[in-house]
Amino acid sequence: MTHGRLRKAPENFLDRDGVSQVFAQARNGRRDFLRGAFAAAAAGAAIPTARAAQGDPNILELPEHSKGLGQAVATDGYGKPSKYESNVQRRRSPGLTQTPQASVSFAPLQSLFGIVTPSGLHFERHHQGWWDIDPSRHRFMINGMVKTPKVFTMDELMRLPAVSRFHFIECGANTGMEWGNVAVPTCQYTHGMLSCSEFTGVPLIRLLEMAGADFTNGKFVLAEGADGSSMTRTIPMSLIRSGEVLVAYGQNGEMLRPENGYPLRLIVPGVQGVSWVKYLRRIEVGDQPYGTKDEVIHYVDLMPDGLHRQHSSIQECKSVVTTPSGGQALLDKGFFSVTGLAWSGRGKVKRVDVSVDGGRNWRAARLETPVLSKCLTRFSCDWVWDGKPAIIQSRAVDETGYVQPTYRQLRAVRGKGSIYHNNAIQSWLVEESGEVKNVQMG
Ligand SMILES: Nc1nc2c(c(=O)[nH]1)N[C@H]1C(S)=C(S)[C@@H](COP(=O)(O)O)O[C@H]1N2
Ligand SMILES: [Mo]
Repeated sequence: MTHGRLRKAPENFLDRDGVSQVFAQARNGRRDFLRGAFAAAAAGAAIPTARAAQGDPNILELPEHSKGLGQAVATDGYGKPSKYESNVQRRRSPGLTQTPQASVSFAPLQSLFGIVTPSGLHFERHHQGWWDIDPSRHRFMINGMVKTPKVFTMDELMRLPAVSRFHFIECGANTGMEWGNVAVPTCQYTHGMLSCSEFTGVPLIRLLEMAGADFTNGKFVLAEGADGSSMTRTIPMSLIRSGEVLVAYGQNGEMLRPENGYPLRLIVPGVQGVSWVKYLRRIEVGDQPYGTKDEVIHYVDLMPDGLHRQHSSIQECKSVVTTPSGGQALLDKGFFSVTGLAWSGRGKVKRVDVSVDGGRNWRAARLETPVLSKCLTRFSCDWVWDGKPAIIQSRAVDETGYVQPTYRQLRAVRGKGSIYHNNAIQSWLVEESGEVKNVQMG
């Protein structure tokens, strides 16, 4: 039960009134304000405690659900989570963007198990709002350096042999607010522009072959979305030839959700989210990078020498502890399973180390199966909390041998001017009171 109570704290906290002020001020670096917010988080933990007492197994009277008739099958033709889980929600950060259409919602990583993100909790990033596009009218075109330009209907695409694969998608801006200092209190907001699904679709290479693409001179493709944001990204042909890039219509066993690009999106494993073009309507084959607004102006990294680094598309190895994490409260000393997620845009996660003393000592965590390439990997590590302050961190290593950097190591290379591509080690401070806070270590 302790684990269950622990997990409830952040949602109760986030449900509170005035949360917009918490985040607005937190972004301005008002750490003293956060302290008040965390007291609220601890208070929130009292609610499930009361609920647990009501369910005392020593009470002899049988509950209603053991005596009466339950509900009929298919009462909800499409099932929903228990009403007791209604505080597990994706959330936006009020004031982060000027409009709620060109905005972000963050996945509640602290409430999820395993590696798959339920589709209704998948993070969202739209540059100009989402649409529910009629699949019978949607068309997908392949043109440019091809022998026979092609236009596919959804029915035509869905007749072709498909593959299903698990992959993570992470927005390049994930953890971006933390570059300066501690910006937001929970892992939902620090790392929640991250999700993982089983995607189903046709390898793009097969469709390019059908169109007779010029693979000698055609070194790049342009992917274009059908929404108003003119979302266009260049994808190198080398990635497509690996067979990993999919033109996908399936997500977690059903059609894509409208927010995630229904009826068709590009899956570009390991590459930052912006290249996973939603509402995909066109692929053009070309002989050089297209240099579109979403790759030369946006998603670039300002380096210490004052130049912009473009095309930093691969998401480097990264990890985060999701329990215990910011906003949660440990209710007592004793055993806890420290658990979190690790991922790499370059392949499989090889190892995750966990520290509970701010990086002085590290222990190898257990990697839970499956461990898949360019996919989230769940890790866990036993911990007996002695009730003293502790700083919990995780450090992932991928199969290329790359080690997730500290903030000091990352800033030494990247300087302080970046917004995107922050993969530094995250630290959570457990205070004597049991409250968990977001802190930054060098
Ligand atoms: N057509 C289109 N594709 C898009 C976007 C968009 O606004 N329009 N946003 C991109 C960005 S920046 C990201 S991080 C991912 C987010 O995917 P999701 O909303 O399914 O999480 O989609 C990408 N593809
Ligand atoms: Mo993004």
